[in-house]
Amino acid sequence: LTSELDTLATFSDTPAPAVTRIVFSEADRAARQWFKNLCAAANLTVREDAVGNTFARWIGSEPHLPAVGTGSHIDAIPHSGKYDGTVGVLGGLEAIRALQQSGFQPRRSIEVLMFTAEEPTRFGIGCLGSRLISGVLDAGADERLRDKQGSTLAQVRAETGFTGSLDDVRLPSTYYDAFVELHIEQGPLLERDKIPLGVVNAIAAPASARITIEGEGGHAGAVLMPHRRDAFLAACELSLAIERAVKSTGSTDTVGTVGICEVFPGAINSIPSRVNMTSDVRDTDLARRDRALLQIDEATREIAARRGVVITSETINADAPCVCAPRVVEALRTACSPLVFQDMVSRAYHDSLFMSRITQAAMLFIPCRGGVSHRPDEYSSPESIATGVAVLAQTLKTLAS
Ligand code: HGY
Ligand code: MN
Ligand code: MN
Repeated sequence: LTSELDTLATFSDTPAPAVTRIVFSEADRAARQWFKNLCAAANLTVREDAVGNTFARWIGSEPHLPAVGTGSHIDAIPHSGKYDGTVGVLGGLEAIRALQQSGFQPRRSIEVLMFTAEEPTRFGIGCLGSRLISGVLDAGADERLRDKQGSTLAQVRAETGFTGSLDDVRLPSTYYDAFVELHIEQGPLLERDKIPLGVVNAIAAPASARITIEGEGGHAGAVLMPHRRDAFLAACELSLAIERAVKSTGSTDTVGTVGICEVFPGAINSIPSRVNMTSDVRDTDLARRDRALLQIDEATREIAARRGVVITSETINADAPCVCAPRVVEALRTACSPLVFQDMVSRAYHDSLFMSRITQAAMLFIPCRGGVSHRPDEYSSPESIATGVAVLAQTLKTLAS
């Protein structure tokens, strides 16, 4: 499994140790083919849906029963690491291989999934594949979603060989009996407390928006300050207003990030006429998150009026949080013992957030060094990964029996 994780990391558009694997890029397509070959070598039945979600099934003795699913993603944001998502995909495959070698025969089929585009990098929205599977996103996304080159999802997936209808991606709630995702924590708590396993019983609610600020450009020397409508300074105020809104909810569970800020025309001696930026606001509590969003809306109107700029904010997503299924959480807790584990909240979103819309879902975390993720120095030890896979295998065995 360690060598497979190392091999998967070589499918990248940036040199090691950084990993960049954008959905449907050459690197992603090669990685997908490599993964499908691994699944075929484990005698799993492999299929891909119209958006490239990949399903590798170990057929159980009662194949008509709703299956047990596991899995995650292999797409990676630019200049990131090699464990985010991949531990859940290759670890899910390894758990199946371990169960096969143990002589176990599942009643329910066990299926490892590789979801398309968990990361929002190319089409601006995260969990694209699992949103379509769960019906949270409709087939209209095919023409609505575009990448930075202006290509629609329909065009890009057709170029990649996925020509079916997005309507066929949706799965009924009878398709799976349970779903479990193994993932690195992407936070510092497990390592800090020297706890090898985290059982996730809730996933925070993500909301993101695309914000455009239209001001007035001009000569950086000739235009005096009272006459300026500087789009970038408005963006600065709005960014600080987002920080103020999330810090004032009374809980540290509310977080806010401005991850993208493009300034136009981007010349040293030209007043910024336009800014394209993004906001990402999350909380484990929906009402508290939405109060922060309202506060941000008020600040947006006040800044626009006072600075004479036009600010438009387009919501990309505003999802509800999820409480993980008690039955699956219990199966994970039982499989963890006698090892110590900690009940946790996931502050990152994951495909499990959307799988929980169509089946009983929960997640298992393993520690990552320094809590670091979405960076080239992201790391989880072979021992941590092996412990997570062993507990995942035991959980799948319980759920598939
Ligand atoms: O942003 C997230 O929470 C996930 O890592 N895509
Ligand atoms: Mn990620
Ligand atoms: Mn991830």
